[in-house]
Amino acid sequence: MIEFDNTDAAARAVAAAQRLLVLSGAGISAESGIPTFREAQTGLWAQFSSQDLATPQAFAADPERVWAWYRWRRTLIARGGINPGHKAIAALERRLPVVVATQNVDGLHAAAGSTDIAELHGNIWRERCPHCHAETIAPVAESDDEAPLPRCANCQTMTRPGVVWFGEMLPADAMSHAERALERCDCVLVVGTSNQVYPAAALVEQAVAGPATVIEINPEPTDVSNAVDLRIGDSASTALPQILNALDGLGADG
Ligand code: BV8
Ligand code: ZN
Repeated sequence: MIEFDNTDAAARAVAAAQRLLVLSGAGISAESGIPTFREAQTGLWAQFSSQDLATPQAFAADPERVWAWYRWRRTLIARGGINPGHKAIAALERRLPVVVATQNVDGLHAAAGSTDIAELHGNIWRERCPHCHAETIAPVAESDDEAPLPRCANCQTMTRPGVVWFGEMLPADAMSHAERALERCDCVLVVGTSNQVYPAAALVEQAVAGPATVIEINPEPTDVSNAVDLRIGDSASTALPQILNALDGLGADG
């Protein structure tokens, strides 16, 4: 792993690739003003308890508190919107097939134009009825915190956010989509994740152990930083557009 200006090397690896997998986490949305989870001081888990907000037990005990937290996060996402990092990933599809497997629930990769996305932890705009399992999609908008909590149109049970909480299985289709993409790709971009939450972190570990060229973009080192092929110690919204520019500079013969 070399830590210097790896932008050109990353661009050459993407130019040489047939299929790209992007494994993204909260860091890619940080510059949209959406807090990450595990960063000291600013991360959500520095202010709130994951056990009180992101478990099925927490929702059963106090759905109002859990919904208040998700409504607040929806408002931050609606206000923040996409940033140049999301846009650069979407723009890579002009060059090669790209699968984005994200731990983020904010829906911003799709909003930026990425078309092949595995949402490993679900989507904050989706709602699901715990009783009859009906699903609805809420409009992307700032939340009205005074509005009554959402209820299922079929059976009037209070719905829950369509995200994956601790102790819950990941959606099987999203996980198998990501695993298939990992088997097929020859280049992996790991962007803005601390690689602490399983099974998503296992995808990164498999990528590092496999034959694909793995590029990590994260201002802070992680547990896999020493094992990746290329590391760019910069923010996603700076590094990704730079890679795109460098790709343009490589010309047709890469
Ligand atoms: C499951 C809800 C099977 C959605 C979230 C003990 C050992 C090992 C595993 C476990 C264990 N105990 C329990 C487990 C399993 C557990 C787990 O992994 N726990 C860990 C924490 C120990 N996993 C589960 O429970 C999963 N399910 O295993 O099912 C099962 C089930 C039942 C019984 C048996 C087996 C479910 C996990 C779902 C978690 N859901 N939240 C929501 O509301 O959002 S977690 C939360 O963390 C988010 O979903 C988030 O997506 C996820 C991952 O975090 P990151 O994206 O990596 O974010 P983080 O803040 O950590 O890092 C940000 C990074 O960005 C940093 O590195 C930072 O430097 C960088 N950064 C900052 N700015 C920038 C930047 N990078 C680039 N540019 C920048 N500008
Ligand atoms: Zn229902």
